[in-house]
Amino acid sequence: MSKIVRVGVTFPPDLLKDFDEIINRMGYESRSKAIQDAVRLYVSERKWMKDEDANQTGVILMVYDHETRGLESELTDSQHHHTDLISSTMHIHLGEHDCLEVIAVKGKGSEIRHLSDELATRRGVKILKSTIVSV
Ligand code: NI
Repeated sequence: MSKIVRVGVTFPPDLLKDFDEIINRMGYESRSKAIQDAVRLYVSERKWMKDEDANQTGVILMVYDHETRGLESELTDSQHHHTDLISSTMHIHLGEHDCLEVIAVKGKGSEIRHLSDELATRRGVKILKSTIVSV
């Protein structure tokens, strides 16, 4: 049996409530197992990031709150710094606060990862999903 490591994590209450509702409906008996599975999925979806020298292509899908101070101009700056990577961007105004942006990318894995990380870690970015494939 491999060693288990205990970590402490903080959650916004709404996020934890949604998570618990979903895992209860699915029949998970422990929150730890559900969180392990969620983290495993997160890691597997980002395996492409390790293949840094290969040519990759795909889309970055991002939901963010456009009212977060300074966020829109930071996101635009990031995209202007990577015009060589970005083929196209689609912006959809979802509601009062949220925007959806779909960014089509093509280039070296390392550069796509850099852009994806730069966007994902901004305050106000709620969801960032990348679907990237090697070509
Ligand atoms: Ni918008």
